[in-house]
Amino acid sequence: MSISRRIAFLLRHRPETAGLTLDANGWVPVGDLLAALPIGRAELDEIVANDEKSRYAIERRADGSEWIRANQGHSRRVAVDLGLASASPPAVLFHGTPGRNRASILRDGLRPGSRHHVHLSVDVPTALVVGRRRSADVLVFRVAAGPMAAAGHVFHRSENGVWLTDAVPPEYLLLE
Ligand code: HQG
Repeated sequence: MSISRRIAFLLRHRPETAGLTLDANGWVPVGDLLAALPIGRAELDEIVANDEKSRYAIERRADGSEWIRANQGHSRRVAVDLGLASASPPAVLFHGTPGRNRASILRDGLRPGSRHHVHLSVDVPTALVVGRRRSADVLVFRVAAGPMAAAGHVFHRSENGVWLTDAVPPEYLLLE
């Protein structure tokens, strides 16, 4: 596993495998994370700064302590509340997924799976990249986010620009 994948694994999915405990908002002391990795602080800063999706945030608190967390993507089994304010989404968002999910998504809508939220992309190219992580055969759904919000569905925007919502009912989905 690359160091970057290991950081995501520890901060989003299985912190306990390295003896880490995330606080209620998903933060862990930078020193604790470093103790679980074969890299130093400079290398960690470089990974955080150069991550192509800005997956991680480091914050310095008033007492001088430094903390790191993943901006989104946590497993549901990791009980974190990112404390994201609700936000008004663009009229349309997108979701890329393997073609094999087509019938089930058209029937049930988008479900968060093992994560806290359904993840939505701001444009088709981004949705294609997300879908291609899982299959070369990618479908992109257009999500009527504006009408969903108007009907009371809550959206959040993560620090790194991913739109999050609990679920997308099938009536708000259209195949691109
Ligand atoms: C699918 C990456 C069948 C859904 C990305 C997806 C993203 C259904 C999979 C972030 C379904 C869950 C999240 C239904 C949803 N029937 N399949 N009813 N509803 N699905 O990984 O969106 O690189 O939890 O389409 O960029 O692929 O990790 O979600 O294929 O932002 O930072 O169930 O992960 O970011 O898979 O990806 P995931 P995702 P990182």
